[in-house]
Amino acid sequence: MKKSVLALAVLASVLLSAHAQNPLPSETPDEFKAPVDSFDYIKRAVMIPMRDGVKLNTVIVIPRKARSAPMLLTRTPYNAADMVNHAENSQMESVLTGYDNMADVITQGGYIRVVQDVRGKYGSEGDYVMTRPMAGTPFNPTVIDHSTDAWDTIEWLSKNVPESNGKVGIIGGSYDGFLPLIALVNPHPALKVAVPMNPMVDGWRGDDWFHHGAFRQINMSYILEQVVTRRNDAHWFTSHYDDYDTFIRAGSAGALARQRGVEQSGFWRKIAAHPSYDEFWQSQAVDRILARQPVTVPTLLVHSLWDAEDIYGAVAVYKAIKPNDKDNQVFMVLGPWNHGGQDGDGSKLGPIKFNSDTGLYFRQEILRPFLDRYLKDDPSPEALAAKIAPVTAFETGTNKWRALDSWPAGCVSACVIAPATLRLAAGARLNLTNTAPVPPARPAQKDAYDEYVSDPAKPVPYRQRPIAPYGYDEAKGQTWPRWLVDDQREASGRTDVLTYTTGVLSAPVKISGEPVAHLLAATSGTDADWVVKLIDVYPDQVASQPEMGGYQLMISADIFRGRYRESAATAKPIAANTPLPYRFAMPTANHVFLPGHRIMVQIQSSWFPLYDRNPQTFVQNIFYAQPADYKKATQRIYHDSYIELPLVSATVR
Ligand code: PG9
Repeated sequence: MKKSVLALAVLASVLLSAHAQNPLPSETPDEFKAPVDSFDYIKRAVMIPMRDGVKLNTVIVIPRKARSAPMLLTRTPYNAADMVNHAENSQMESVLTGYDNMADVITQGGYIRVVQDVRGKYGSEGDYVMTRPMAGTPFNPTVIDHSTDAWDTIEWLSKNVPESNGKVGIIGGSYDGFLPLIALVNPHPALKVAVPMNPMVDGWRGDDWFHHGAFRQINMSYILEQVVTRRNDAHWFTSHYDDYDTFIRAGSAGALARQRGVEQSGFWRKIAAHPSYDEFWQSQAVDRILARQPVTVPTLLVHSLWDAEDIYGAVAVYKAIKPNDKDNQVFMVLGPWNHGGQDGDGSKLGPIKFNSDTGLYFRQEILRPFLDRYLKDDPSPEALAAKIAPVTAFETGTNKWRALDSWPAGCVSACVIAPATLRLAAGARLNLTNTAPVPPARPAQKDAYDEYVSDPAKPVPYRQRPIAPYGYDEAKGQTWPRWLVDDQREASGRTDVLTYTTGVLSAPVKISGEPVAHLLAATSGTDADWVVKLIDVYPDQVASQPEMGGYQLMISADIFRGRYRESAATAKPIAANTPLPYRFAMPTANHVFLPGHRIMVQIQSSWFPLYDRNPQTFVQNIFYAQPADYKKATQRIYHDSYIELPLVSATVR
C-alpha cells in the first residue's frame, strides 16, 4: 500500500471512532410522555388475559370525573388503538371520532369507552381466524371463540376498572356488530346490553361474502388486507383505473386470487372450498346460533335500509330471536342509512334527502335512553320515561319515523293485509294486483316472455363506469358505501336488462318487509344468475330538486345463482331452454311509492364486478371456471313472473 493511501485510511478510521464516541444526538426522545394532565379523560392500555393465556390488547378511555360509570365495549379486528386516537383537543369526545364510536352518546352519557383488538389482530396476541366459528364445531375444535373471549374480557373489566359500576354494554357495527351477537351466547352476567349494528350474520345468504350463492368478489381486497398480516400491512393493488377492467381481465375470482396473493390466506382457501351453503356456512350463521339461545340481555338491533355490505343480518337475527323474547328485551331500529350511516349525519344519502338528521335522532332519542336505562345505576328520569318502541322504522318516501310493535309491520299501527303482486306483462308493463299470488303457469303462448342475451364478455356494470375500487375514502372517489342509491337509468337502457314499469301511481303504495321474487325463467345455458331490482321511479320533473326528475331509486334488489334453484346446499346444472321457477327473498324495505311515481322492476343476469361472473355453463366450482367455460346465453323471463310485495294497509299521513 502506498504511504498516502495508508494515511488516508488511518484518518478515516480515527474520524469514524470519534463519531462513534460522540454521535450527533437523536432529536427523538427514548419514550415520549404526552402531557395529558389537562385532558378531561385518562387513557389506559392493558393486555387482558383470556382463559388460554392469550392476552388481548385493550384500550380504556375514562372520563376523568367518572365514578360508578358504565362501560361501553367494542371488540374489533380494525385496530383498537387507532379507534380512540383522534385527539385534536383535550376533550374525550375528540379521541372518539374514529370508526364505530358514538362520540356524542358516549361523552354525554359519561360512559367509559373500551375498545379491544380481537385475537390475532394489531396489538393482541393469538391467531386470527375470520369471524372465528363457534368452539366445538368441526370448523373450530378448540374451546376458544368470540363468546369466551367476550366473557373473559367482561369478567376482567367488571373487576378491574375502579371508576366503573361493573356494568358492560357491547356495541359495534358490521364485524364489530357480529361480535356483540356472539357475546350473547352464554353471556357474562355483567353484560347488561348489546347493540349489534349492521351485523355480519350469514356470509352466504345475504351479507359480506355471497348473496344467494353469487360471490361478492369486490371484497377480495378486504380479505387480503385483513387476513394476510396482523396489522393490515399488505395492500391490494388494482391493474386498471376502472374496477370493471381489473376484474374482467383477471378471468375468474380464483384466478385473481392467485394473481394478487389472496390465495395465501387460509380464509380465502375456505371460501373457495365452500361455494355452496354447506355445513361450513350453516354452522356459522349467527341467526341460527342465536335461535337456540334464550334472550337474556336487552338487545337493540340496528339495520340500514341501503347497506351495501350487511343488508341481511340484523333483520334475520330479529326474526330468529324474537320468538324467544319472553321479557320484551329485543328491539330493532331500521334507518335510511348506508353501512354504518347511523354513526354520522343521516340527513341524506347521495341525492336522497330525509328532511331531518336521522342519525342524530337514532343516537339521541333511541340509543342514548336505551343505554342509560340498562347500564346506569340511577338512570335519569328522561331515560326512564323515554318510550322506545319494539321496532322504530324510518319510512322512506314519506320520510317519517314509525313506532311499531313488531316487524314486519305489526298489526297495531299498520297491518299486512295481503301480499300484493307486481306481475310482469307484455309491452314492458308491470301490473300491481291485490290478488293472492298464483305461481306462473308454464306459458302456452310462444310470445309470453321477453328475452335478452347475457354475454359474460360484457357483463352489466353494477354502477356507472369507471368504477372506483371498494373503499371508504371519498377523497379518492370511493363512493362504494352509497352505490345502492345510484340512479338505475343507465341499466334500464341496456338490451341485456329487462325493464317493466307500472303506470303513474294515483295512490300511495306502502311496503314493509321483504319483497319476494318469483321468476319463471329459462336459459340456453346450464347455469345462470338472476338479478331482480325493485325501483321507485320519480316523476319526470321534480321542482324542488330538479336532478331527481325521472330518478330510478333501488328500494330492494338481489341476485340469485341459478344452480341453487333446488337446494342452497347443492349446486345442480339447470336444464337448458326449460322454463323453471326461481324464488328468492329480497332485502327488507320500508318504503312508500308516492302518487306521481311509478314502480319499476329490472331483471338482468350479471352485476359486475360486485359479483363474480356466472360462466353460464355449469362447472363444479365457479371460482376455478376456465375462459372457455364463459358462454353467451339467451335468457327468457316469462310473463306472469311476479314480485310479492309486503303491502301495508296504512294510508300515508
Ligand atoms: N362488512 C365488513 C365485514 C364484516 C364481517 C366480515 C368481513 C367484513 C365490515 O364492515 O366490518
